[in-house]
Amino acid sequence: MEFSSLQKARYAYNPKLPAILREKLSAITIRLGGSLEAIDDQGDLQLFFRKNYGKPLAVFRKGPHADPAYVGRKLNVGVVLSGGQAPGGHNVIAGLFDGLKKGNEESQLFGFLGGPAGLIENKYTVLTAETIDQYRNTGGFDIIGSGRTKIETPDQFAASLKTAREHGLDAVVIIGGDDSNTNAALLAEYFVENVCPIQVIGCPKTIDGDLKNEYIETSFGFDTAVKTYSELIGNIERDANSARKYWHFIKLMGRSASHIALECALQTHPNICFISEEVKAERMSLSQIIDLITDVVVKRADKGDNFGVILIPEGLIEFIPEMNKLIEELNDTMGVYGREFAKIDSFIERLYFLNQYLSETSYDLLKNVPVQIAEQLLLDRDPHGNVQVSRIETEKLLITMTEKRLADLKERGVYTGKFATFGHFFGYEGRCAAPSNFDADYCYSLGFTAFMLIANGRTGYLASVRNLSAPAEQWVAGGVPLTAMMNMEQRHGIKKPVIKKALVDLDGAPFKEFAAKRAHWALNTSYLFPGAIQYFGPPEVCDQPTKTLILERPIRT
Ligand code: FBP
Repeated sequence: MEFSSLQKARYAYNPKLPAILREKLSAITIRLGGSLEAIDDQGDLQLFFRKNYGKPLAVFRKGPHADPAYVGRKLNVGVVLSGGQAPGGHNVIAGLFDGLKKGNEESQLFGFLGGPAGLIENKYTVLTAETIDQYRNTGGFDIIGSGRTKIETPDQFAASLKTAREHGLDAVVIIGGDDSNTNAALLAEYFVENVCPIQVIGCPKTIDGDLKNEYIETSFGFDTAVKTYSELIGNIERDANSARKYWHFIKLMGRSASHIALECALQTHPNICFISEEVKAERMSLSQIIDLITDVVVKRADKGDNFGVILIPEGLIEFIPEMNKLIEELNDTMGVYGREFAKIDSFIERLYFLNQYLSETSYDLLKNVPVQIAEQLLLDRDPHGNVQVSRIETEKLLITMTEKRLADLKERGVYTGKFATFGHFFGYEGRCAAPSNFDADYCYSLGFTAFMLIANGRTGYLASVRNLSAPAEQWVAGGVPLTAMMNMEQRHGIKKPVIKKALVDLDGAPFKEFAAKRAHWALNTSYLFPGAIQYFGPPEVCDQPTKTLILERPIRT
């Protein structure tokens, strides 16, 4: 196998750990706080998690460990990568592996292949130092692969337990987002209920940035993904400002939450950036969104600026009230009549079929959006029965509708500019980028922390590394009980326990900063060009966290 010079240099990079995790294991003690309640629906959650509910927050501190032999015992641990790729996953595994070997050279790490399905189906590899060394500080999840299967049914729980027992596992580490960590909590409960001392620890992963709360400052992968997208947006802005003839509509990944779009806007100062959460709060219609774009296009054209950059969060379409209603009705219809629907080939016949089940307003909307978009709205649902937003070309929808509106204005003599456009979608480009120093350090620390939680006998915890706006050596490592981040939510008609997803907070500092500046950015070209992620150089260039993190967690002096 050949490696690029940068990859070779990155293999040699030594991720920064919080000072506490660099101590001898016998000199690290675990401090437990008071019992932590769930954020909501405490009564229901207590019933769901009879064994693991109400555990305390755990923090690692300097001090002699009460039982050094216990933390240094031989451990067999399994690890699973779950869901979409996020930069830094390999370093979580490397940190976990190094921790295990630091505790006891004979400890073993089993990597389950292809996501949770690997645990259910007992497909695995034993990870060796040689393998781990080939993946240190690299992007991707290819060391063991990932998958979106959920451990949900009684058979899947039983199969996972069987696999874990067969390998004599002491613990399973699940690296995933809110849904995967909800599953981790259920698995931890199942093991205890079955009088089986296998511990379960989660690690907060997702480029979407929506797994965060009081205890989890950010999910890993967000930092690298937004920096990758911001580099590309900055390059496009510079091109737009040089050629002065194109409007670029850029859709950005992130599923429902607009954290990625918001951070990219703060890093690049586009002319327009939509925040889905605001669109919902203001109940903006599709037509109002087009008004807003058209207004900026016309005003810039009046100044001779027939160019611009617009950022669109992936989930926008679901937050526009009338589109949301249509998508929900489609999800419900497909849920019930999916098989019959799949047998219909022609688009017209599909529309005719749906006419029986959709409300009049939703049906009219479906008929009136561009055919390509209507077809995308009718594509297969994901395993949870939801529309796959990454496959809907919202950028093209907005371009087509803006073109139409501008043509009307031109006819009325209100607009005389030129409107040439390009649509882009940045998503997969950022999910496997080589982790930034922040993500390389954070992920390695998370993996090491997961080991520490296992070595200290904890189960049902999410590894947490906090104080992330400060230099890495001041980071605080510990664990948060998974049930403390949960509430009950209605999922396809059934009330279920779930880790609460964090959407953009319209009262939060990042949104306020954006809202204060956006009117200026709209008309006055004020682009910022962040450039490529830098891995080697001064800390102010290489180690800066995201603007979201700095604004949300200012360093207290
Ligand atoms: P996770 O929530 O699993 O981390 O996934 C993140 C994500 O990249 C979303 O932003 C995107 O909508 C989705 O995955 C795409 O899914 P897929 O990889 O299955 O196409």
